[in-house]
Amino acid sequence: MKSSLRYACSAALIGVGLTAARPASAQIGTINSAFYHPREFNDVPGSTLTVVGNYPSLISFQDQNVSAAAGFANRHVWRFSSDSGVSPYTFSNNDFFTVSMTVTLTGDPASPRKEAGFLLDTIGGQGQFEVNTDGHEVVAFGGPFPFYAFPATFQSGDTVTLGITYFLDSLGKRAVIYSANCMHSPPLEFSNLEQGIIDGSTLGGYFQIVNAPTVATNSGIAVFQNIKIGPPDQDLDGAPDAVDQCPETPPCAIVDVSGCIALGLACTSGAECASTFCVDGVCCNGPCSNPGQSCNLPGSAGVCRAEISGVPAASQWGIVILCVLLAAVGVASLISVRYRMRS
Ligand SMILES: [Ca+2]
Ligand SMILES: [Ca+2]
Repeated sequence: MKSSLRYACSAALIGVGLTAARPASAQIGTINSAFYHPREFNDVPGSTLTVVGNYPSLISFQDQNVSAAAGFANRHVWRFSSDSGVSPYTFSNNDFFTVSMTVTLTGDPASPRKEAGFLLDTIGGQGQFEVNTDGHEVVAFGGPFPFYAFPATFQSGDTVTLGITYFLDSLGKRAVIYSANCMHSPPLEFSNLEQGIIDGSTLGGYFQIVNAPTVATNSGIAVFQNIKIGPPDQDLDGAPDAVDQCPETPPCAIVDVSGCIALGLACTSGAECASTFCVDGVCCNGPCSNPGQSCNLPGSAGVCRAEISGVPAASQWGIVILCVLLAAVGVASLISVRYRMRS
């Protein structure tokens, strides 16, 4: 259910217990909303906070004038919910999923730190996958999360799509793949005691702004858009693993409903293509392996054609037509020679 919520100034929205039990039947597919917990850290209660809650299309936290003589930071959190936002959804060790959202984080000024991203709360600590405005990091760490830092920088005002896939790998181990725009981490196995996400964990997004005692106008905003959570999709192409016939398509590949790349679009191996053939850098309608054939001629990418004539390669009708034309030319030449001899 979509709802629009606005809280001004120091609105106190105290959440129903974070550890509220979910119904035994609840599963990832029942998530339908967000639970909001602004001011989870509230070291600067006099700031001006504006919350927009329109799950799953847009959630934002804007915190202005975060400046007090003492105190560390303000933190505002939303969490996935399966009961229309009354309480957070609690994940179990075997709740496998892919989650993604687009984060736009702006700090004014960029320092002290403003950070935003995913927050996994668990009895084993807090896992974060976040971007920040001063360290310029795109990094996952904390709690049960395996550490990973992307070889990318983040600047205040940037927009980045973050994703997490929690799944069982081929060895039966619980593992995670992080994604940031069109970059993916390798699969990283969990090494905590529980070998994965701990029963009772909650997951969502957060914005944290560090107090700036000497900057009265210290402000920031985090906008979370296009929030999605569903079954595991390791190559993050929108086709869940269970139906993906090409489970290792490259990041940001454009795929069909089967998770495979269509004819004529870029590929690096046949396993990425619905046709199973990757020729001349594109998915091809056949092996296209004969000399003089190409699958990436201008205007006919994805269709195997002869490079010189441009007519479909190995076409029986093409060969027949060519023979007829050659025969016609031969006959005409013969007639021409005889005519000249007579004259
Ligand atoms: Ca997929
Ligand atoms: Ca795929």
